[in-house]
Amino acid sequence: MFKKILIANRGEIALRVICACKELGIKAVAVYSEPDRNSLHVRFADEALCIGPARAGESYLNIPAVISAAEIANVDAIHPGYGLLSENANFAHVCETSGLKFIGPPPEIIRMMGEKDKARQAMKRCGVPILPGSDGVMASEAEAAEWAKQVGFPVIVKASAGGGGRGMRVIRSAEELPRMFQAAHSEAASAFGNGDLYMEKFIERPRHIEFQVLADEHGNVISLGERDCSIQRRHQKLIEESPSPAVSPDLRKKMNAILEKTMKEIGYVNAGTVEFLMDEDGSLHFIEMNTRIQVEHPVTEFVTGVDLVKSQILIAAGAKLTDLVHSPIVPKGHSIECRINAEHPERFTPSAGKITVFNAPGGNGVRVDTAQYQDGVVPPYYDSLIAKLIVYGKDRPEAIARMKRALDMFIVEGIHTSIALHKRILQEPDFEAGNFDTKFMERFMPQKK
Ligand code: MV4
Repeated sequence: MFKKILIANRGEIALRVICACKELGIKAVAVYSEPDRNSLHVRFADEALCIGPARAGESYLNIPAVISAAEIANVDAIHPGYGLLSENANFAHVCETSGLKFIGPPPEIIRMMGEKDKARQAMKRCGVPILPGSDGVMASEAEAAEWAKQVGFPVIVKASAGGGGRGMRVIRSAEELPRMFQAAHSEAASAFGNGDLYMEKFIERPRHIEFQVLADEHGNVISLGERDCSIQRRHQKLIEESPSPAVSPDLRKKMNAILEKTMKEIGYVNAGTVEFLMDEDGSLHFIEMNTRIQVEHPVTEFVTGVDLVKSQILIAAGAKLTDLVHSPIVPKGHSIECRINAEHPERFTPSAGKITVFNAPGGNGVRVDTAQYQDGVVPPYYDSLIAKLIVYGKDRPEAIARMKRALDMFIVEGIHTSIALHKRILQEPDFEAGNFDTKFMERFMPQKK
């Protein structure tokens, strides 16, 4: 077992990993940038090293600085959290060549899943349903026109190196294809240094549904069911829940089985998330795979009883999945997460500053993952997520009622937050009915541009 782990992250996820280390009897080492000196991840770690100035590129994303800290602290392993270096195949490779265990999949798997067209082809070969579209990347605009004819409009072109919505264009007719293809190509080339594009049939009002998987280094895989992440705006998720109101026990069982077989074939290791779009008739189509722990992992922890971060660490230390989780997993009850962001309620712009009042709710079935506290400061340099409010209930109505009362008891003053927005969403009849898709926020709160 590891004696000491370095956490290459900040904020609530750094604290979440520290919690797992403490419970496993492993020493935790924090790294921090200058403005994060008074952060709770620094306070609760056993050791902490400053790795650079505010700019993430010079601190949290600075690979030599992170590796040096790991060597100075003499750690056995590095947990990357989410974002930052978590899906950087080069970083995972440098860790391994420096004798540091990277807590995540092998670098080759991270690299393959990062090339979205390759991930799509790999899933297709394994029998995971994908959308009609191009076989890999398209060499030219002419090839795109041929595929579009075959697939039928509307289509969407996506950057192979993309994700999060950049380098994507919806194309509704042959006439607009040349312009849209070139726009997506240029955007991808400048954003990712790689202009490669692939094509899919466009789904107008999809639900975003993702499956959580865990795999050990001995070829054992378990799929832990799904999360519904359809409530989002501008590619930022706002609310996630598990199970999805749109997934039947039969569909869940079928998808879990397909994913367990597929992850074995691919040689996947550690925690991962397989993303799908659900179309109007309730079928799921693979879109991409994330090779990290995700922000919304707690909803899966609540309904499965599995500690995903502890599992990640134990798997990296060579544990067998059969010793960690009971199989098969059937979700029990219902869990919802609201992401509390430091942002202006209408403009959705970040709101940095000092938190003058901070009261986090508690009580039965309530979990708050945060690194914030009264008199704490939200720096303007990083992600605006300041807390995750996660509730558990015996069923969806109980979880919603619990979330409403917990939001009422969550007091943050001194900065703007998304708490009021969440209260409004939870009042919506379509949310209450589980009747929503990724266009819900556009309909509910049309945005002035
Ligand atoms: C799509 C789609 C419709 N059809 N692909 C957006 C981010 C990227 N990860 C995939 N995305 C989409 N891909 C096809 N074939 C619609 C979206 C999409 C979306 C997906 C999930 C959650 C929110 C979204 C918001 C806008 C568009």
